[in-house]
Amino acid sequence: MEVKARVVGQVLHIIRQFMLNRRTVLVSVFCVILLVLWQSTFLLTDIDSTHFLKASRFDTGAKNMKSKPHIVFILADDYGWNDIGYHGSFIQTPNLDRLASEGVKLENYYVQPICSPSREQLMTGRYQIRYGLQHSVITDDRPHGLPLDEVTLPQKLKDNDYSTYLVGKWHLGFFRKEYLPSRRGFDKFYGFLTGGEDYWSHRRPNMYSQDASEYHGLDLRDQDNPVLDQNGTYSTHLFARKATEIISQHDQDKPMFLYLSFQAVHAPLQAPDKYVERYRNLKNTAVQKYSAMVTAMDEAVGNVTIALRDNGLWDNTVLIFSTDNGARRSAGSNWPLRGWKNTLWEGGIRGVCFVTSELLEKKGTTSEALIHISDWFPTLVRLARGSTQDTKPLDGFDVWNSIRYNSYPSFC
Ligand SMILES: [Ca+2]
Repeated sequence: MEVKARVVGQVLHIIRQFMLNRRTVLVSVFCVILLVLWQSTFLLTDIDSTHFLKASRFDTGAKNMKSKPHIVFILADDYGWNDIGYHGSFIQTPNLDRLASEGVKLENYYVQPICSPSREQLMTGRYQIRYGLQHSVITDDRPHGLPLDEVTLPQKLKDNDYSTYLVGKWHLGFFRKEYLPSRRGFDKFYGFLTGGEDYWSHRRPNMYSQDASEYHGLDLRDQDNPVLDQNGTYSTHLFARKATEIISQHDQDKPMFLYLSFQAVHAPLQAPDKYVERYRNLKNTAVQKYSAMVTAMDEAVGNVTIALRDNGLWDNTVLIFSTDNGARRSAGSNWPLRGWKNTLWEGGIRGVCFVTSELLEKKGTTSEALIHISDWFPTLVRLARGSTQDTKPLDGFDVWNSIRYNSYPSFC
């Protein structure tokens, strides 16, 4: 009897252990199912992914739009934090102020401290350190450019039926034809390839000469061909005029991506007299001219938005205005931020930026969300209802919901 009781006891013990283990297994399976369901639900919500999840996993929001939005990206060059009216500047920028007041001002927005790296990140959504462009811009004498195996923003937008236009500065390489904008995704290109030049003659200064009046040669192109008949046309006016022509001639059955990359307000300090006249009260002639350049650019932006309205595109346009880096020391102001262009202080890398669009849910607001220039690639590809699955790993994030709803992720 004693043996029998011991055997029965052991059997009961085994059964109890089995039940306990099975309960553990069942509980674990149940938890895993709950986790999967929660994760799926989370990924499909409209909660913003700004700093935590890759943009390509999100596709909500944009599907609610009637058609793919036109995207107009206006990039100013070396434009300082304190050189816009709504940051307290004395410089007259009524058009930029009005557009910003109708949209969302991005007040915690960052760029790179110099030209080419910011532009590369805009074009690829990837940090410039990944392709050897960390420390400098692309200079005229180097056989260098944005690597050809990088997928560009206009290429992705073209894949999604967009007509793609670049007007203005490229600065991402030109030593072989394969590096020209017309080979990197732009249907049309009208502008210049290097970092800066004379605003009227469109000739590039000789960087090795002590004589500021010595030039390499003409740097103004229509597609791949030199433009010979615009000597004397101020580039801000020329590029605004080209942009409005493109807008008026655009096939409205297709979505448009217009990258208007102003030469303004990069050196040299040059502006037509009628703008300089407005700042005659200033003693510093460099600040006089710089201010005039800013006001000319402001007027040009106003004219481009008028063209968008006149041609019936405005209501379905997302307009982004951004600088590529902070003001240089010579004339602009980044106050109260420390530092200048070429520095990693806030004055070099915290940029003026706003988004204006009828598609925004919270217009007339200011956003403190942390946003970087590399974020535009996944954000705009998503707006175009494209996918970033076939790109190299991105550093940028889709920030459309942060901007559209002016909201932070609810879980941070
Ligand atoms: Ca720049």
